Amino acid sequence: PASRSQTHTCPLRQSAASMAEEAKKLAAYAAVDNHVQNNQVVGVGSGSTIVYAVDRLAERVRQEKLNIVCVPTSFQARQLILQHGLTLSDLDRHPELDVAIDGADEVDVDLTLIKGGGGCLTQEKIVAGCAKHFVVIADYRKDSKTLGQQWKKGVSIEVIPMAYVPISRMIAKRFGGEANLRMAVSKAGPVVTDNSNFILDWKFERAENWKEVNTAIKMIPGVVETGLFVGMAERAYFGMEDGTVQVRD
Ligand code: ABF
Repeated sequence: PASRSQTHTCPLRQSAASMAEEAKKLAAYAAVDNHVQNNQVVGVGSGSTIVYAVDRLAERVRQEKLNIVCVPTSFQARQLILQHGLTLSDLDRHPELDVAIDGADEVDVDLTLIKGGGGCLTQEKIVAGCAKHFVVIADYRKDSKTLGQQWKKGVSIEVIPMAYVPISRMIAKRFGGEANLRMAVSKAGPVVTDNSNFILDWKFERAENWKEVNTAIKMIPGVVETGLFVGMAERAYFGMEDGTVQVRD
């Protein structure tokens, strides 16, 4: 995969957190500037990096008087679209999108992704699957040679609540590792998705053939979707620590 530097600025010495925020912003701005044009339908992802993309989208719509329609991937994305005064739509009215832009938890050299750390993987995958182009935005911490190097929480799997125990056992038995129910930060109960389902976090033991694993997990009754995005992303923008943007195709 090609990797090249696109822009260069010289950040002052910063804390790791502010450097990562700057990197997210660089990636998000580059993606919006390179992939969004007038009269397009744009899929809006979820997470913290996408916030910068929506900022830039709103800025461009205002400055360039663009006619853009946005399809959200989550409640958060819907709120962002509305708060920025952008035009909100859905897949009923716009079943085909020109581009979808979204964050990721980890991106490998083949552009295979782990997503779903934010719990929105199913709608994110649906929207990405309806887009002619799916572009990922991330900071340097998400870039990985093989999945599991950077993101230690495993693969998110959205499941029908009544089936979480058998699914968890089947995954551990068949693929190894453990698949644990994701609990709310308060520990008072499980995380419930926008689709009223639960999430299992599968901590896998080794790198796999992710296409096969994804298909096999999806075949288990009660699995709604996995956070493995295989062969979907066509480009990733990584904001780097040195203020550059690396592009991976
Ligand atoms: C969504 O938000 C998720 O699929 C992924 O888990 C997460 C990335 O969040 P962030 O941009 O905050 O790192 O894209």
